Amino acid sequence: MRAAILRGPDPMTIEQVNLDGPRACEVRVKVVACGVCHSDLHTINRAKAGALPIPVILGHEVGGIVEEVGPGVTSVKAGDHVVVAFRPNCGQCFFCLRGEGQLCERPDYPERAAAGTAPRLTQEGKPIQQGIGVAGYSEYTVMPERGVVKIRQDAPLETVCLVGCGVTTGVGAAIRTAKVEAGSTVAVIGLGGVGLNVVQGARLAGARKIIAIDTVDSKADLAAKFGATHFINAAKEDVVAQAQKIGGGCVDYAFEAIGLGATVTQAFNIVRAGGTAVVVGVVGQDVTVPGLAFLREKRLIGSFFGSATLQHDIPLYVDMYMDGKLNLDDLVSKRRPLAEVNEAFEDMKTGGVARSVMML
Ligand code: CXF
Ligand code: ZN
Repeated sequence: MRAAILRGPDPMTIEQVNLDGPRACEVRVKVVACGVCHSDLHTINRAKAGALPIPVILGHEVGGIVEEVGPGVTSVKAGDHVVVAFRPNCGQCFFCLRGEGQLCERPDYPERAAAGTAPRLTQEGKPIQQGIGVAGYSEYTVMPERGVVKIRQDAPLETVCLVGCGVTTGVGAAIRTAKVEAGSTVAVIGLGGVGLNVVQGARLAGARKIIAIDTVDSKADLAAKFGATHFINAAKEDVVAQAQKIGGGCVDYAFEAIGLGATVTQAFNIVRAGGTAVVVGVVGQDVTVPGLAFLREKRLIGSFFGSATLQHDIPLYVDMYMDGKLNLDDLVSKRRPLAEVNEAFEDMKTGGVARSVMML
């Protein structure tokens, strides 16, 4: 099969790759579409720095069709339309049993381990890594059953693939992790694929004011399509002062959707006493916040994968798109063939697109 391979500093190359499986409790998925998420860019940077094994196939926001199931698989069958979840959960551990599957401590659960550790992806017998657990820039991928979620057949896979990461992460951060209440005032820092979904999650929850914050002016109109009521250009304005002014000193929630320590500090400083700052971005550094603010009962919390119960929330978000309640159409700026995967990453770096989707 064809796949885009990253071998280090050079651009990805389209090459032939062997895929083994599905083995026990695994599913082989024909990838129809795969969104281009910022986390893949982080992965590229880490691979270039020698911090990750290469060669690797990236892409983790997959909509596809089940091609074949391994022994023991019961939840999907050949021909089913699915969204892939980059982090499966075991359904049996302490966290899964209490409805916090996003914190599952055994993503490599026993049934999956039984399938063996031999690499699924190879080239002339040499292993190729499955980036962020999926390898979606590829004609097919093999995933554990619990990382493959059946959705309705009439949903366009070239759009609902985004539910595999950005939509679930962003909408879920607002409605599941933070449980934003109707009438709230919400600020969202960073209007990439995740941040725009936090904005529409806040809208769904009935927030009264939604303050969208980014350094690119063109994001103002885009954010408005997802429910933002105000926009702050962080390159030109004092973010904390402006957000507090718009919120009348009462911003209930501030979401950080970039992944920088400095913007986590901003989010924390924006919220009112008793308010909640939610870190959605992947922050690879220490964070500084004023300690005395805790006496004012300010809260700083994390959010992972939208606190999603995957088998429930992924089909739900797809249904909500089909019902017209979630806007996914304006998330997709461009669809490209796999051969243009490097161009799609260039678009993401310049910030000019919300999401590109690779069509396999
Ligand atoms: C990320 C979060 C950190 C681990 C890899 C995936 N989420 C979405 O891109
Ligand atoms: Zn992602």
